[in-house]
Amino acid sequence: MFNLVLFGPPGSGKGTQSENILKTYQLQHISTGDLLRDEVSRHTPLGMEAKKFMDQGMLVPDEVVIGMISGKIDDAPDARGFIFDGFPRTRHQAEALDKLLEFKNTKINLVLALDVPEPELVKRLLGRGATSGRSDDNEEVIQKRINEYHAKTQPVASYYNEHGKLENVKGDNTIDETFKILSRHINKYLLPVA
Ligand code: B4P
Repeated sequence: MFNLVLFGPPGSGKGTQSENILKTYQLQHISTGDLLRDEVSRHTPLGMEAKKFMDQGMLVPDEVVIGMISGKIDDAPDARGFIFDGFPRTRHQAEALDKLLEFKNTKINLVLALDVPEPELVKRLLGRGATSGRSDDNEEVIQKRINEYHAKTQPVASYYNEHGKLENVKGDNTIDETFKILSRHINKYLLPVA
């Protein structure tokens, strides 16, 4: 089994690149952002709790997110591997994921971190906000998300670096060029299916 974490600030292209990687390597996708938005749209208690944080550009509490992940892994017992997209977002989540995977006799093999300059992130998120109906569609919330990223999420990169799993990838090329660079790293572990 091959497990990949796709890491990076809001708007760095994690969701966009995950789609390409899924198709090419036939991995299962676990996006905590998608899972949370699904809970919100179904007005579940978890979704109502998460919405309060997401609307303000803040991270949802760790317990809520970690609880969702275990079930998603169990839903795909024959998976070739997983892409964790937008998770972990705190050091506590990273440690919890390692414990969870160890319990399931597997581990994170590789962490690819997309590096994109801040003005480009803001531009992309405003562009996405114009059509997506997401709550992070204005500069105030976007700036809060970027601040949350620096305060809480960036330490996750150090955690994986300490474990020798982190590779930094320039993320402000075109979507196709970025995918080619990501593929070169993944190919060292897993061959493409498509
Ligand atoms: P997410 O859904 O994870 O999304 P994201 O970080 O905003 O964006 P992503 O990096 O996936 O960018 P995308 O491909 O869309 O998070 C949403 C919210 O959920 C968070 O704010 C948080 O509250 C909550 N949450 C999620 N996970 C959590 C966790 N683990 N713990 C706590 N809270 C959590 O790309 C953005 C735009 O750029 C798109 O329009 C795309 O078309 C464009 N783009 C992408 N690549 C490009 C390129 N190379 N060139 C030009 N444009 C590009």
